[in-house]
Amino acid sequence: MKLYTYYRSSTAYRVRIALNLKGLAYEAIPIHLTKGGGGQHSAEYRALNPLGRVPSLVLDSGEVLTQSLAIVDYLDETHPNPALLPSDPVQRAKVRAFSQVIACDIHPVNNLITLQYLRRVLKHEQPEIDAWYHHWILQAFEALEATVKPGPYAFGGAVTLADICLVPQVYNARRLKVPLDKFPKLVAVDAACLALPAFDRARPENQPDAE
Ligand SMILES: N[C@@H](CCC(=O)N[C@@H](CS)C(=O)NCC(=O)O)C(=O)O
Repeated sequence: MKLYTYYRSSTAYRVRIALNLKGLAYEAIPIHLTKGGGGQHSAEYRALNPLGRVPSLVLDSGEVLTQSLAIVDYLDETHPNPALLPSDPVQRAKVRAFSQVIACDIHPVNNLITLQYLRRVLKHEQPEIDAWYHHWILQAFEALEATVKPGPYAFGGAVTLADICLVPQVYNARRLKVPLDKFPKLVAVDAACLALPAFDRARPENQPDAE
């Protein structure tokens, strides 16, 4: 399999963690999101991923999968061990809800292309853009902190999709200097996950394209 990835992309980070948890080998193909205007906008890359985003996963059959959560679902369905969702339907819905706060409520409003639009088209200054970014993370992290019960992972003693979404988002929050002191449970879950080799190998700083 080939994973089109960028070391700092939180969505590619989710897929790297899932591939590692499942013990699946892949070839990483870096797409630089800013250099030269962004490799994600090239015609060659858009032929794979018409939205111009990472990640994309090219299967051995040549099929191209996009959208990190759809890719993680595919990996979980085709390689069921270890399972990334609990077997109990209520718990499964809770894990999905936690994950979707990150994937649907935080990520789109703080994505590179959104921040670039604020700066380039709406002409906001960097401090306003930083305030925007912090606002959406803090609001959602408060909700997630209220939900999570470190055990030591977000939903007990087994890693789930919730952890796969949380760790990259905490990385992003730290990179953008969002204070995390009000979120001790999220920070504890992050630390427990990063102690696992599958998460550690997926870290941005451990990628071949890390700068
Ligand atoms: N919902 C998509 C989002 C993908 C996405 O937006 N990825 C970001 C990197 S984290 C990206 O490629 N951004 C490119 C840009 O903003 O131009 C997914 O989960 O895969």
